[in-house]
Amino acid sequence: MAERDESSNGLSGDCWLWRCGGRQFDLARRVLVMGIVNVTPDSFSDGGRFAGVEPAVAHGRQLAAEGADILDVGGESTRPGAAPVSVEEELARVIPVIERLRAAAVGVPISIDTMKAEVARRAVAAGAAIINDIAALRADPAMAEVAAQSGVGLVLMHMQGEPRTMQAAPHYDDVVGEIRAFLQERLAAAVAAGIDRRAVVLDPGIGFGKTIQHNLEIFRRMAELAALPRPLLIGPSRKAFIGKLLDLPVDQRVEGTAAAVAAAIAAGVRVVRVHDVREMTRVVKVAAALAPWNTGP
Ligand code: HH2
Repeated sequence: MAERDESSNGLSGDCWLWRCGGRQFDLARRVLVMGIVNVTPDSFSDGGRFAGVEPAVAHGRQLAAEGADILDVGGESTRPGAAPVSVEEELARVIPVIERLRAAAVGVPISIDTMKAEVARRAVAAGAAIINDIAALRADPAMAEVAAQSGVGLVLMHMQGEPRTMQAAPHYDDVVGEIRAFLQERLAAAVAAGIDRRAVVLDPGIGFGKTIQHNLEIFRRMAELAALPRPLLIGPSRKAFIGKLLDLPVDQRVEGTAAAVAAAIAAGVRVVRVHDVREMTRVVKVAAALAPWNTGP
């Protein structure tokens, strides 16, 4: 593929291709909406409203109809203080949902939000095209091999600490510099483990071992992160920093999420993980059309 400079951050050519198993996305001029399908009784944002298989499948189908480019299915809440879930329990939650969504032929690629290699392996066997690993291959030594052998897409996210304790006292000397270094190191580790670099997207991990101030600084300096050699994904949806800025509960953060999504896209982010797919697909269309990196018609 010819080298071409398509963005203010100088990434070019293959850097914008995201390989996810049999398919690939060209993110040079495109932003993807990843819709959240939580199959958890204790998610911070939707309080387990979609906990059973049936409600989760119905929710996934609805998000697909609303324009989601990817459905991210998760069976373990990462809410600060959330209790860990066993492999068996997580499998029982997510595999039937993935199978049913595949059978329903919604046609939308499915991502599995897990830190466990066995869950990822079974999810891929059931048809998942992406592994969303918030531990960036650090929680389970077998995860890298599952990703390498399957060739599916892989999200590597930054997190300081672990979900149970991460919000206790997050500290950085330079939050953006440290996230950059971490994501670079994790990308190198993934490639060293045999993972195609074109399968990887990087995520600074909003709310994962970060204070409100850290999250704000990540947004203000997002362009520095967008200069990393792989596309960025961001998950600001309904999160606490929006609640703090607006002094509003979790069910009233859609406009705040829209602002965060628009700001992230202006700075170069290419995938947004959100709950409110109908609203955010509209925000994404406009924000991507206005973005400084968009050189298209
Ligand atoms: N945030 C959450 C979960 N998974 N994955 C990535 N890559 N990036 C994120 O920012 C991210 C994520 C937390 O949000 P949610 O799924 O709504 O809540 P819970 O973990 O309580 O299910």
